[in-house]
Amino acid sequence: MCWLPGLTAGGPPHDWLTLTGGAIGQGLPLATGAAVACPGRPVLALEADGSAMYTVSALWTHAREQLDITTIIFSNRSYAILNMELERTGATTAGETARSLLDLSRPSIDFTALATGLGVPGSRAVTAGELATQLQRALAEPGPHLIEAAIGPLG
Ligand SMILES: Cc1ncc(C[n+]2csc(CCOP(=O)(O)OP(=O)(O)O)c2C)c(N)n1
Ligand SMILES: [Mg+2]
Repeated sequence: MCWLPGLTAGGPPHDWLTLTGGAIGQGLPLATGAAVACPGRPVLALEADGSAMYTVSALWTHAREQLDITTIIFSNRSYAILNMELERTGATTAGETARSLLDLSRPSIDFTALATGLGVPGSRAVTAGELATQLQRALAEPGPHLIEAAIGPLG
């Protein structure tokens, strides 16, 4: 497995701020703090969809303070990692009720609409090419942006 800091090691100088414990939802407010602390430095916030819902109000702060933060939401419409944890319990077949607890698709969360509603320009990328184009555009403009990156299930 190749963790993200390994993948960006050859990029322009940057710092990584990551989860220090196990409580999810830190990413969006952490990005707020980073941008306020270092106004001259762009911040890229990488956050999963389920985790983003814990602290989505931080997007409003990104807009209110016009922070230079580009948020990418990894949108698999699932609490995906918990499916793995469920398997690790030794449950051989997960019942429909258990599986449905980890599903975030009914209704689907429209992060572009959420972002826009909170004052952050948003877009959705379905292919890697779209993500690259939208990311370039977002990084080129000051202020907050959000890209919902549609990704498949784990594994
Ligand atoms: C505050 C808090 N509540 C609940 C959990 C339990 N938990 C661990 S991972 C997870 C789901 C993560 O889903 P998502 O952020 O969408 O990531 P994915 O696995 O889909 O990439 C939850 C609810 C936790 N770690 N912290
Ligand atoms: Mg998810």
